[in-house]
Amino acid sequence: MKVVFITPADDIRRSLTYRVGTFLYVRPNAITGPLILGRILKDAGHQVEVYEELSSRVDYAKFQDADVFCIYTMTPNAPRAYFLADQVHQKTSARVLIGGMHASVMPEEAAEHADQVVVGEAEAVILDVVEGRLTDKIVYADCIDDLDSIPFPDYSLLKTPCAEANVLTTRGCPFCCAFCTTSRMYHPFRKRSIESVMEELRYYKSLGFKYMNFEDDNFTADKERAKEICRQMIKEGLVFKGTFFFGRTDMAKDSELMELFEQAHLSCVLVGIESLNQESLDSIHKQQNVADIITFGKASVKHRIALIASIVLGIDTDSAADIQRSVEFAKSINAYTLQPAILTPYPGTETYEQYEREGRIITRDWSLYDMMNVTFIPKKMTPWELQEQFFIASKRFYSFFSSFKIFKAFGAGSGWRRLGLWLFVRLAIIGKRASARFQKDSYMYQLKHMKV
Ligand code: B12
Ligand code: SF4
Repeated sequence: MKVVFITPADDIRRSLTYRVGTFLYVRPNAITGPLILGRILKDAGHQVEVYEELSSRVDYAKFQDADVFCIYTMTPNAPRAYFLADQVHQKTSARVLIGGMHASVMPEEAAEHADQVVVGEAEAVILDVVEGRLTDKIVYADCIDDLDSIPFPDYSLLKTPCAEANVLTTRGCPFCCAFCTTSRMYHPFRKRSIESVMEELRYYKSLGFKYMNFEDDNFTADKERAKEICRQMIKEGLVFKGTFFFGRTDMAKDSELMELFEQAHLSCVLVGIESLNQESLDSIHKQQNVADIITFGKASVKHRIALIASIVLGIDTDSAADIQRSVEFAKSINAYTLQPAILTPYPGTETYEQYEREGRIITRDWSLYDMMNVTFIPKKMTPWELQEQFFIASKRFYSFFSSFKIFKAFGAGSGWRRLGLWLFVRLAIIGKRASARFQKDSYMYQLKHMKV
């Protein structure tokens, strides 16, 4: 059978401006799920192709001969996924399967657009679903206990550009922050053997990948294991030009770990600072102290690990001043990038349940759930005031003068990129504020004029 996997991207992320921006700023990569499931199907004799709409325009006219369409969903691209599924049904006789993060928490919704929906990690069921042995409308897949039994993602199936390999050495996270989707979807926390991880790294080296990311939701959950992986990477020369990973601030308590990250070129980390207000950190069950954040700030500078500082905007106990304090902190430690994430009540999370109970969810237009739009009624400000805090945070961090600091700390290339971001952020904010004022059918207008 011919099976086509699609990872959709929403309208904004398929726009020309966004494509030019990402072309200049990020290397294209891919979600690993479809590449793993694709390999399972390919090994069973099926013809498989995988496409990422985020990385390039996909020509759907080519797929008239496909037998099965497999569509991945995360919440912000679910509407696009459903649109594509409806188009496939209208224009071809192919079957449509939907899976991934969003479909796993909203299977009935996804089932309105699909022949079958798979809830959870699909490795153990995908072949039976595609070959017609499992026929339930909604198939519930058990999580995979032995992660070493899962085949490596097959990048030869990917027909859209990709410049970096994504590796998951674990699934899930031992913590359970109130807003987090992944620690719930990939539950319980599981680890692969270090030998299996090394084998995968050898494989990517042999394929010629220059960049490799550890996309574990929390690569530093087990620090001794993270150290051992780095030691083996260094010993075997399995070090890449650059490796991005997700970590927690407590990693900085272990100076040997930070040293090994530097040596193994784990050069860029996304860390959830979230807030400098301890009451707020406790309310989201972050299990993180303000002291950890400060120690981490110093250590990331010392070990020259580029930091993507993620802060959450809109926690019930945070005021506007608290939000801007986090921004100033990120600036003071020369964070490479700031990710100001508006708190988003993703379905399936504790935050969603709480806001739903309290009647605080403003919209269920999932395309707005990308952490850049206010989708709920905050406690300490109006929805529009929170949206404005997002603009102010972005503007303060990506200031004209910050480019010079970045130039000094990370070199000319980074300085120029920051300058480009300064311009991009300003233009984007002008556009959003203009639609809030004049464009009556826009979400920004609705937010600005909302009576709460
Ligand atoms: C790598 C990654 C990216 C990359 C690449 C993604 C891409 N090209 O679109 C980049 C950096 C570009 C990215 C961008 C974004 N991302 Co992202 N990303 C991830 C990350 C870290 C890893 C994905 C992965 O490989 N997972 C591991 C594999 C094993 O799991 P999987 O892919 O989900 O596949 C399994 C199942 O889902 C299922 N399955 C998957 N596909 C299919 C298809 C069918 C038919 C079936 C039956 C089953 C099935 O079986 C698979 C095997 O078990 C995840 C976190 C995570 N742990 O998943 C976030 C994550 C998916 N991203 C997220 C978000 C919000 C975004 C952005 C909106 C961020 C932003 N503000 O710009 C954008 C949107 C991009 C888009 N396409 O529209 C959220 C989604 C939250 C949610 N509930 O929807 C996540 C969960 C992270 C988080 N913060 O919680 N992302
Ligand atoms: S530490 Fe990160 S990955 Fe773990 S539960 Fe919290 S937000 Fe999710």
